[in-house]
Amino acid sequence: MAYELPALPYDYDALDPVISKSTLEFHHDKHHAGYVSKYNAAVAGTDYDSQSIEEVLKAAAKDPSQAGLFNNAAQSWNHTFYWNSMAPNGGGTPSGAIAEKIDSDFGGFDKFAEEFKQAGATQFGSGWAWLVLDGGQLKVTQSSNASNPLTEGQTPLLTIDVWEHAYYLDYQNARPAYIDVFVEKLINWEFAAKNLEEAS
Ligand code: MN3
Repeated sequence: MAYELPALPYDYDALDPVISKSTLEFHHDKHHAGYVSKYNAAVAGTDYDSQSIEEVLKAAAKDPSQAGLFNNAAQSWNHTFYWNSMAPNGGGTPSGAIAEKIDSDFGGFDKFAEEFKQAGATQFGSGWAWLVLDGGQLKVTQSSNASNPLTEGQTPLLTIDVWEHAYYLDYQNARPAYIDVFVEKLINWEFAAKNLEEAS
């Protein structure tokens, strides 16, 4: 079924100066909108048309002839998830159940932060870094291009987009600087905690 481009969950200038208004305008209104429009054009009138976008991306991931559909489905989904993974005045350390689980599964918040930053920084080329729940265990993963943990049976809790279009206007080639400030000032821990609660 058609996927509707969601509005950003905050104003375009709400993450400034960490992520500029200009970056969010291009990223949401051009990149994300482009994936959504290509996705809707690709599913219209096909057998996939009755399925949710999550069902489509999981099915298309298994069918090499549907690589284009998968890419646009996953990129539509991934970007919505990314907008929700950030919040104005976010970042820092979480509290509650997710904090306890990070402590037990990573050996402390600092270890998680180090692993997450490393995953984003070392993803060669375009892609994503994720905090996921995998078989009851929190893990940090990285994925290339549009790839999405749902196709691996994992539950995404939060993500960072490390495609150059996510940071180039603000940080040029300094991807690690963008990732550092994402962890320090942007992570929406309430969103990640809600995803963990729903999956547990
Ligand atoms: Mn992007």
